[in-house]
Amino acid sequence: MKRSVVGMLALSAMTVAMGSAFAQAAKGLEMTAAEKEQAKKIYFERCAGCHGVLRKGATGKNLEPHWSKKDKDGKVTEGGTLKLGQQRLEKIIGYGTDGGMVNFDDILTKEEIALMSKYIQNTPDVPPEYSFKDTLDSWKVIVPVDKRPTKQMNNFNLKNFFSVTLRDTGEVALIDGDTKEIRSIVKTGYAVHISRLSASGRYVYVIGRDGRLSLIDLWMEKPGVVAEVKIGFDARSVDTSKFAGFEDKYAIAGSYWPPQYVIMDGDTLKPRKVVSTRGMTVDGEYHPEPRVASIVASFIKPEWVVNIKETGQILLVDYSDIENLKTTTIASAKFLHDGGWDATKRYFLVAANASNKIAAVDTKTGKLAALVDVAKIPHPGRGANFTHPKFGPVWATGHLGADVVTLISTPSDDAKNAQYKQYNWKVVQEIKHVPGNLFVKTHPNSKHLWADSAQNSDKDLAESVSVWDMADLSKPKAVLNVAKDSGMPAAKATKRAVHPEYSADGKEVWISLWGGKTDQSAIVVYDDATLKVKKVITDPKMITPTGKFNVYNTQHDIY
Ligand code: DHE
Repeated sequence: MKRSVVGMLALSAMTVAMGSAFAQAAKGLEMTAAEKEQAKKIYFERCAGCHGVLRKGATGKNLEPHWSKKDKDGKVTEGGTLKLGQQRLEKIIGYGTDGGMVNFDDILTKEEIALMSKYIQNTPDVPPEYSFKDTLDSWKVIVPVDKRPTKQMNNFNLKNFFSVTLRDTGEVALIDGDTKEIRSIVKTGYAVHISRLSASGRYVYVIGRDGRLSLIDLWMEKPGVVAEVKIGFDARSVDTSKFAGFEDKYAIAGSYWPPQYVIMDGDTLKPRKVVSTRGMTVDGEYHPEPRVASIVASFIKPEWVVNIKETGQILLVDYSDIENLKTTTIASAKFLHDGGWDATKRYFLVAANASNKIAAVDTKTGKLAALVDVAKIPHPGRGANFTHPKFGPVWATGHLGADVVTLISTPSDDAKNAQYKQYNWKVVQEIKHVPGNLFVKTHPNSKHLWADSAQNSDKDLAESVSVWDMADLSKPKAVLNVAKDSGMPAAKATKRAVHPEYSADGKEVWISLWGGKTDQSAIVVYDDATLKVKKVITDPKMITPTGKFNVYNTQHDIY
């Protein structure tokens, strides 16, 4: 059965709308069916990620009409959207807030902002569920396994390929890292979020925000999609089985709505199991929408680390027997989001972003290793690992809401690092940056740490990246204005410099220059040693590039 989320949202909306229309008419909040449909689409595409489908809030604030927050004496300190009212909501949506809400005045028209302000004062719709049968019915094998090549049929250096999200066209570009040529543009789900590699490096798994998971075979003469499945209505994460003996056997994808994850066969995406993540938060309250955030495959056990955003529960899902699935549930902190491995790949560090904490899970013991207090809204991407001259091995995260990059000391069994044990799981340094950082990155062959500031409200900063010398972090950072360095004509809309990604050898850093849908975007390739531009990859088809995933680095979790 095929369903579009907007269509299904419309159905459930009608029931709610019928009940609430009368009460809301007096307040001038009634909406026509067409207005509601348009608002729902915008909400799904632009708002649901941070505020949740049920609008209960996560990274973003609660947006229910009648919600209120009380202090310990029971006094109401914050009200819901009805209390904020039309004018205030229009200002917040248009100009953003110091609390981290971005401004939408360059994305939405004045009319759309007014429409959304009205929409969120109406009662949220409850979207439909999505069953195992729905998942199975959506599954398509485009090239069966026995019709696929048995060896690599092209002569590309696949290790240095990049899978690049073309956000607004619902595609990924497969770019040859050696020649910088686009080898294939593949139709995928809407606003693809991430690409991940199979253990073998042959398959790329690409998840769209609309829940469409595409499997790309890099061995084909022209790499293309060989299987597809829709795992939910709204999704962000995917990974594969990487433990010895299970390579390429399974894939797992996490859904925001409905809140559940799906286990599939790795080479066909045939759904095998759907598991709901609804349940209790770490504070002991039931949550109806605990979305699946980052997922990563352990190297030391046949397990996935599955991070549940709203509940703050970290699940270790044992895939050695998926018929009799065993899961370890580790309580950490609410609002789990993105994260990455430490240098030893034993500890997974994940941001509990709206709790201002980093949770570290020990995948060897299956226990929480630490819960580290950090500055406002940590946002590591996968983070960055390097050896600090004074504190030894550290893992770095940037912040959306603070002007620092935080360095956390991580444990090591290497005898030469015994002297640093006293620092483990402590914030050993905060390097001065600017707010609005999304991603940090380094590479074992590099001496540099890169950080973007793509969500900074200042255009110059949003278009720039910062680079530190890891051997001496007291040296002033280099600030590279990627938009200017690209040599492309200046545009009125911000071209956000986002997501540094290294080439396989660690010698180049690729930065997306993410412009508007009708502006020419680009990928700017820097020489990591000299910080000079090596190449600007533009093409009329290069529309809104965001995440870039180097095959080798992603396959081996190198960052
Ligand atoms: Fe992301 C990673 C969720 C907005 C680009 N993003 C992730 C992960 C999650 C997530 C859960 C971790 C996946 C994993 O490792 O398995 N992102 C969300 C949201 O909920 C949010 C805040 C709002 C939304 O509506 O989606 C959001 N993300 C964005 C963007 O606006 C970005 C900048 C551009 C885009 O393409 O939409 C963006 N997110 C990325 C990228 C990664 C990512 C590039 C992977 C980083 C990596 O190096 O692994």
